[in-house]
Amino acid sequence: MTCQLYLITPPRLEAGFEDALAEALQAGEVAALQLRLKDHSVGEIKRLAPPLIKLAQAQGVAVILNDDPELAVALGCDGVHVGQGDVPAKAARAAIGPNRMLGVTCHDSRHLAMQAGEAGADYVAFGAFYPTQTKDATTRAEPEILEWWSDLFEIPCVAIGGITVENAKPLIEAGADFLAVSSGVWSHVDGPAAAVIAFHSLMRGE
Ligand code: 3NM
Repeated sequence: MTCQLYLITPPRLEAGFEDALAEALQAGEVAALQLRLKDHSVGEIKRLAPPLIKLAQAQGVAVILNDDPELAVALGCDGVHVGQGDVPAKAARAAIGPNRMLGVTCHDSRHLAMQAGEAGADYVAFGAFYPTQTKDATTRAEPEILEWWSDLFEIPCVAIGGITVENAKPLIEAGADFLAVSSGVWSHVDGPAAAVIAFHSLMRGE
């Protein structure tokens, strides 16, 4: 499987984010968008998310809400992403039903990833591969974990944490099915569209 791009929203949406998202999605194929609005209340998320969901889904982009399976269903998202400290994977699966996607943060742990697979995860996420300002990431993953996982299991693996156009190549080569990126796209010096284009050329092996 060719590596694909998985965008993550900034924790707090600034004015104009919808335009930045539209620009990014028009620049090249994006497989998924995670609404990770950690610095907003549930009330704000209910107000802010619908136009973003509509925009993404209209372009065939799967929208995954972070943390909250019930809210993911209520908002009409395509799936939910849970961490180890959130709702357990099995409970999340029960809440979203069989047809929505379930992603699980597995840090740098092979054991957690196998557990997530058994609990019905549609993807497992490893990280953080590089230093990041976006999350207080307590674990550091090495590219070998992607290689190990993709050699053994069919379930796709997502690489996350501090990924930029400059440092993504070893993760693609190690077998990441998805690169999950936040600041590497939204804070790219030439703007989000340029970042998406550059990620695509890396994924094509250029
Ligand atoms: N999870 P950026 S790192 C959401 O290690 C998230 O599990 C991580 O944003 C993990 O691309 C991270 O800006 C932040 O580093 C991703």
